[in-house]
Amino acid sequence: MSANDTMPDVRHVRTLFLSDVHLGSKAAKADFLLDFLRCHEAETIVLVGDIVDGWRLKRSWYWPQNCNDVVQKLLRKARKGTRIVYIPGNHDEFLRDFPGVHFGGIEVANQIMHVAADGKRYLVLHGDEFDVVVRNARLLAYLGDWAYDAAIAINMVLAGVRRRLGMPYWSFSAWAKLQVKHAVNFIGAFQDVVAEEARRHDADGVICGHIHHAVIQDIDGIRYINTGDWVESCTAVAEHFDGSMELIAWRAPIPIARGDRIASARAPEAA
Ligand SMILES: [Mn+2]
Repeated sequence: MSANDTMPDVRHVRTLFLSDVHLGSKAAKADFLLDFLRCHEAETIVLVGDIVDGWRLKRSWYWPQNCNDVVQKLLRKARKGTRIVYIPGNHDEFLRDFPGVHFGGIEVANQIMHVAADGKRYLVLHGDEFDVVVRNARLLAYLGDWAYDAAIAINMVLAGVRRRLGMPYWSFSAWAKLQVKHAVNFIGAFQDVVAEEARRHDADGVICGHIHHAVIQDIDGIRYINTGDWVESCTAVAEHFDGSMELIAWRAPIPIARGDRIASARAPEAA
């Protein structure tokens, strides 16, 4: 690798995964993301949910030019041949009614199985599907498998009802913030549940977002990958052409744990 001596303007990767941009909320780091997208070309880009913050927009319209720029950038990449898959999250769940639909070259899917260049299979989903399991982990462990399946099914039905009634989805991150003392346990429970879901799908790993906690780690033989967010940490995951996965922190204000490689950020552009 000679990333340091030549410092290419654009990095080419096989796949990019990113989530939790929350465009439409004031906290979204759209400029950072735009810069990141300028510096990365991928054969496939998977948007792993909460790209647009639909609830925030419902309450008050906040859509500055840089939000448009991000959307335009993605559409332009799609036109130039990048395959773009949009997996809705709980903040952009209005898209969940349109699985299989293509708009502007972007395809919508509720979850996908991504086959990496090395043949490894990754279940890709946003992750909010499992909030109810995470919140009731101890109870469900006690009740067993049927309760687990029922809880997920009930959660999806309730989420659909709330959506039709125009009620906001319960927010994991807001809830976790209120319970700081237990936040670490919640993150751990979420990771275990999602990894288990990958196992149920016979996958080698899982790629998700939702809890704004970027990491690549192994959980009982399942590779757990969380893409993080573009609200605080500005992280994405890249799959290289050999199938290896890299967690990229783009001028991250918050350091990323676990010794994953950190991509060097470019100097800020004038303008
Ligand atoms: Mn979410």
